[in-house]
Amino acid sequence: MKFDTPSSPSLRWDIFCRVIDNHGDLGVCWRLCADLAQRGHAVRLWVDDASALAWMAPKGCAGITVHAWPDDAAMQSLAQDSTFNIGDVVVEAFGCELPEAFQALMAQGRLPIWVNLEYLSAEGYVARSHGLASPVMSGPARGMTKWFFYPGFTPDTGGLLREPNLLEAPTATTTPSGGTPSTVTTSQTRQSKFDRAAWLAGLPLDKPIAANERLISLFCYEPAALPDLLKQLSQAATPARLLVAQGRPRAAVAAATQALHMSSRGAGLLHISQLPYLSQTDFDHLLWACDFNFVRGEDSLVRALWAGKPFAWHIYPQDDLAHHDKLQAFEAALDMPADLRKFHAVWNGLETGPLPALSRTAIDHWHAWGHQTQQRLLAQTDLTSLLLSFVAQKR
Ligand code: TRH
Repeated sequence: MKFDTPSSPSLRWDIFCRVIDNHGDLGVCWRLCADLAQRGHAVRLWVDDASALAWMAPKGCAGITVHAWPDDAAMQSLAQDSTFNIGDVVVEAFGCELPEAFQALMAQGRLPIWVNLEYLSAEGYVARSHGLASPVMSGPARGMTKWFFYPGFTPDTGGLLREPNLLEAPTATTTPSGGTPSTVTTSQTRQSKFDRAAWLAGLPLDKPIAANERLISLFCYEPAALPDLLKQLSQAATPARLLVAQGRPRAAVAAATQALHMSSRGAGLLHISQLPYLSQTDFDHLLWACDFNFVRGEDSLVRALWAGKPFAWHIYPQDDLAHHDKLQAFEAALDMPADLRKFHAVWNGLETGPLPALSRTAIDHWHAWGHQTQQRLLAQTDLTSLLLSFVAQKR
C-alpha cells in the first residue's frame, strides 16, 4: 500500500506507551513524539513508567507533555474536565490496550484517528498488514476503527523514524504572523554539524581515547559470544576501545571479563570503558563516532542504520525463536554481506562459535555496506511523514 505525503496541518496527538521491558518501547515513542513536535504538532505522551526519560530526554521537548498512564481516578477527573479534549489522533504503541474509560471518551464527539503502531520487522507480513483496518466490535469504542501502521524497510510499509534535520537538509514551512507561509531551507544536517573529536573529548571516560584506537560501541543483551569477542579484541594486533552502554551491556561485560579472568578494563590492546546513560541525542553521537556499533532491539538498530556505519544487531530474543526468521528477513531485505550475516548468526546464537574476527579489514569491508544501506533507506519517505499522510487520508 502506498500513501501520498501532502503537507499536513498541526494536529493534537495522544500517544500511549507501556514499558514492557528494556528501553525500546519508550525510546521509539519518544522519537516519534519529538519528531511530531518538531514538525509543529502538539503531543501528549501517556506512559506507565516515564523514569527513563530522565536520561533519554533530560531537556524534554517543546510541544510534548508527559502524563502518567491514566488510572480509573485520573480518567474520572478527565471525563469531568470540560477543558479536556481527545486529540485528533490517538496512537497505541505496540498493541498496548487503551484504558476503557479513554476509549469511551474517544467515542464521544468527533472521532479521532486511532492508530496502532506496530513493531519493526522486515518480514513479509509487514507490507501485507500495513494500513489495514480493524473494526472495533465490542467495548466502549464499538463501531470505531483502529488502523494498523507497520514500520518497515520498503516503500510499501510505514518506513523508519527519521527526523527531518538528521540527514537531509530540512525544508521548514514558516508562517510569519499575519503573513503568508514561506519555505525556508537550511543546508546543515545534524550529522554534518557533528564534531566527533570534541564530542569524544567530552565523554566522562576512565582514560582518554587515543587516535589509533578502533572505537566500538556495545549495546546488547547477554550474547553467548561476548567472551569470544573480548578475547579476540584483546589478542588483536591493533588497539581497540570498547565503549560499553549502561545497564545490561555493562553487567554482561562484567560477567564475561570475570569468566575470562580478564581485568574489567580489558587486556592486551583492548581497553574497556563504561559509559553513563546518554541522552538519545548523545546516543546518536556515540553511533556516529564509532567505527563499529553493536546495537539491539528496535530504536538503536534504526539509529545505527542512519549512522551509516557497520554494525551488528542483537535481536530481541523470543521464546519461540521467532527472532530467527525476523533476523534473516532483515539480512535479506538489506542485502547484508555473507560474512556479516555469519557474524550475526554467531552473535545472536543461531550458530555456535567461533565469532568471526572483528578485524580492521572486516570493518572496512562492511563500511561500504553500511553507507550504501543508509543511502538506500534515505531515499524512502520516513515514518512520521508517512503517518501524517495516512492520518490525512483517514480524516
Ligand atoms: O532497550 P531495547 O532492547 O528495547 C526494546 C524493548 O525491549 C522492547 O520491549 C522490544 O520489543 C524491542 O526492544 C524490540 O533496545 P532499543 O529498541 O534499541 O531501545 C533502546 C533505547 O534506549 C533507544 O531509544 C536508545 C536509548 N538509549 C539512550 O538514549 N541512551 C543510552 O545510553 C542507551 C544505552 C540507550
